[in-house]
Amino acid sequence: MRKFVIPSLLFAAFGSIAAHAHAFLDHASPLVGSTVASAPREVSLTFTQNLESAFSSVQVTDANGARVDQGKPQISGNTMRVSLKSHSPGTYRVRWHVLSVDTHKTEGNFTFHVGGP
Ligand SMILES: [Cu+2]
Repeated sequence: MRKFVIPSLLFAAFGSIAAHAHAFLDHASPLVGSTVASAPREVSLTFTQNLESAFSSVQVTDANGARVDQGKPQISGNTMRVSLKSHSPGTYRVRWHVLSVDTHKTEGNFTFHVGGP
């Protein structure tokens, strides 16, 4: 019996290591938490793994909570980008939900600031 227990434990350990390879945000433009002098025309998010475009999305809201993203996000490989319709100074929040090709869902959010002192 012991012979069968050990391989299944090894498989479980390997499975949990592989599960760490989710699509996490690698970097964004504008940079996470940054202040930019002029408003970007789009937000671009690059992940650590390729995305399933049908199940990945991004929303951008202004300081009042109003949506300022425009049109469908464009997804290519590990990058998702969306156009912005507001170019006013202020703080914007980016919320993303993605499904990576390993079928794991991840989500997160960050802000960036346009203009300012
Ligand atoms: Cu994963």
